[in-house]
Amino acid sequence: MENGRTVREWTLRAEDREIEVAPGVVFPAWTFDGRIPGSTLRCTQGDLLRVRFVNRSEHPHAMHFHGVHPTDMDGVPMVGRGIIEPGEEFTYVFDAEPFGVDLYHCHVGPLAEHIARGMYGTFVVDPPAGRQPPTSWSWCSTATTRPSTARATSSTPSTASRSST
Ligand SMILES: [Cu+2]
Repeated sequence: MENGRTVREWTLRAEDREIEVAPGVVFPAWTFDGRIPGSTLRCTQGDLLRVRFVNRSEHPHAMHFHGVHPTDMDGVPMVGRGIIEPGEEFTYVFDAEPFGVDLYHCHVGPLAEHIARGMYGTFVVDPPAGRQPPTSWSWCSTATTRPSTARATSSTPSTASRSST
């Protein structure tokens, strides 16, 4: 807690890892923390988040969160800190909002290669009043879809960017 707010801090490491995807078949993956998908990051709307990203890979990477956050925390090349080179690190700091189930992924190009090699994970922001019981609609939703009430009840600061790629 800091100033009455819950603070959540994570450290994720980009790592090159050979993963056996079938007996005797090895895939040269690029991972968050050596696993695909990367660790699930879960928090509650209103939390202060500090995500320390350490690039231990031999390739440049970044962390890009879907959701609402300041532009300089968007993790895309040439915006804010942008690309995190091998051996470097950066801490993304932003508020958890709005609630929903989103992705995080590397946003360094070629984007398809970085994601296909394994650099993605799930980012869950729970509503402050707790989660509603699941409905058939929510069970069918995708990782980037959130209930329409989330948009209706949340505000978007003018300095924030809404990310969908
Ligand atoms: Cu990457």
